[in-house]
Amino acid sequence: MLTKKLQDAINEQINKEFFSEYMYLSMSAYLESIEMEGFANYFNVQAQEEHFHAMKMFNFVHDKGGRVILKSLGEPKTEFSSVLNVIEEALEHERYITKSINDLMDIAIKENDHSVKSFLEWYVDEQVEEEATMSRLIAKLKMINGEGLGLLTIDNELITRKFTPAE
Ligand code: OFO
Repeated sequence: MLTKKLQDAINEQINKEFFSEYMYLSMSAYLESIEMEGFANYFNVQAQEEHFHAMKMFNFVHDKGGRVILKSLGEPKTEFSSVLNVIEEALEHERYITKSINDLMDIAIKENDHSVKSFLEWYVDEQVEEEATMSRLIAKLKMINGEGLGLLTIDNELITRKFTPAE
C-alpha cells in the first residue's frame, strides 16, 4: 500500500512526466518546421522516453495497490528563437524535473517507504543522464555559434537516435 501523501505525490510526478512528453513533442514539431530533421528526431525520441518514465510510475502505483489519477496537461510552448534556445529550455525543464524527483524522494524517506525509495533511485540516476546529455549538446552548439555547417553536421548525427527502453 501507498500512503495517501505518497500516492498523491507520485500522481503529480506522473502528470509532469506526461507533460514532458507533450513538451518535447512540441519542440520536435518546431524543429521539423525549421527543417532540423535530426534535432526533431532527437526530441521525438526524448518524448518517447518521457512516455516510458510516466508509464513506469503508472504501473508501479498499480503494483503497490494504489490508484492512478490522471489530470489535464498544460499547453506546451510552440515557438522558439533557435535550436540552441530549444535545448536551453529543455535543460531548464530537466533541472525542474530533477528537483521534483528529489522532493518526491524526500517524501518517500519521511514516510519511510523503502520500496518507493528503491523505485525512485532509477529516476535519480536517469536525471543525471538527462541533464548531462542536454548540457553536452548546448556546449557543442555554442562551439559552432549554433549555426552553419556545424549545425547541419550535428543535425545529421542526431537523425540516427532511436528509442531503447531502459529497465
Ligand atoms: Fe522524465 O526525465 Fe525528462 O523530464
